[in-house]
Amino acid sequence: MSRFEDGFAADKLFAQGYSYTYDDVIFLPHYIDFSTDAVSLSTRFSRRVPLSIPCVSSPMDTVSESHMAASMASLGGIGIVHYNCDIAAQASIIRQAKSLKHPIASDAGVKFPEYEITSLDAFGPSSFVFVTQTGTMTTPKLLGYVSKSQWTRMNYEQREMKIYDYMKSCDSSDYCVPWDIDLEKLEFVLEDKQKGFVVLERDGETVNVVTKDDIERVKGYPKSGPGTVGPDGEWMVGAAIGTRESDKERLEHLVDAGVNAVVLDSSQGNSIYQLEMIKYVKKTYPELDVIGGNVVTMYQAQNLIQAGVDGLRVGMGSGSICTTQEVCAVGRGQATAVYKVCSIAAQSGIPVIADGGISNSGHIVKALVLGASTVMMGSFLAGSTEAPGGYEYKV
Ligand code: CPR
Repeated sequence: MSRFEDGFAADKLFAQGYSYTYDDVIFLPHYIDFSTDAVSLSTRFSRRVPLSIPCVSSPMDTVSESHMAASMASLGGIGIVHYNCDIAAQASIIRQAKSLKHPIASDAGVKFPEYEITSLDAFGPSSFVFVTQTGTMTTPKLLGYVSKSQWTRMNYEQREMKIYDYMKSCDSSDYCVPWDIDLEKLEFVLEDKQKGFVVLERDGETVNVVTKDDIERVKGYPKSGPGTVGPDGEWMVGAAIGTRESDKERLEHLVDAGVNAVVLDSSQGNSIYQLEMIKYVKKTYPELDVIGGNVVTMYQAQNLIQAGVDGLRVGMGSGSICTTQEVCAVGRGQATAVYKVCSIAAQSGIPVIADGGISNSGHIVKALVLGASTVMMGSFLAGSTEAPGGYEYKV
């Protein structure tokens, strides 16, 4: 404690009746008597989900599918798989995320069988285009592939054909290795088979495709810690669900797929629908952590805590694409919302996720200092190799 009266203490600042965003507040520096090695970022996502870094990826279809979830977990955070898809697809993304022991997101393009490759852009930075039924890697089977060298040797007439007509089939077990193979062995197989890529399989389903280029790229990444691993030895993965009756069936499939926490996805979490869903989840799956939200006031938070949540998600109108404050005239500056909700959640030991509005590392620091246990990020992670989607080139 300083003996000077200098600046505002948080309780005084946030008692003034103003609503502050992250950019409205700044902290005064203090005194350092420790090295950066002594800093631990260990935290909790929710009551029973410990993390070694305070970072969570948003349940958005442009952000969190299997590669993002596995990559976040491998770095000590967690990814929350979106539910903008049918139940089977969401469960399959979770199973796939858990099976990505090496969360290598390939640079290669993935297309559906009827696609026509019209330029080399389809390959992206890779030497291959892979073919699946859906044109995404979230699918149980790889059908085939086209190499850049094969395509460049084709004449103009041949290039007008659909990929399906000239792709090479991946039927052969020659391409396949088990999903939990060591990275060193994976490299060895890639060298040995001279095919340029391998298919990782689990129970007959394609889990990932890895090329030589991908391995070289990943080898340059900084070393990460043990990651967020659950009692089953696999990555911990979260998933979003809604509060409708049909979400109960969704939940059952997600639990079968091994989900480690569920996030009830709503911009206004303090509703009868959410309170009932929280109680249902806790009664049906007492060991599964359920995160309620979103909330921005102490009153809202208190209601969800009393209903039994294991974590709270804070933010209304703070997200980069969110229009709640303009359309519905409700919300709160994110710095105030985080501080107020954290002050009540701390009394019950409930971790708080500061959701949205993170556009620089300083915002992460602000959220954590104001009491949040983690930050949830959407646009900060969208567009990365690990996010869903492929490359589009415009000339
Ligand atoms: P940013 O990190 O992009 O600022 O915010 C991400 C958060 O924005 C999400 O976790 C979610 O709370 C919110 N969000 C995502 N999609 C949204 C749509 Cl379509 N509308 C309103 N809010 C959204």
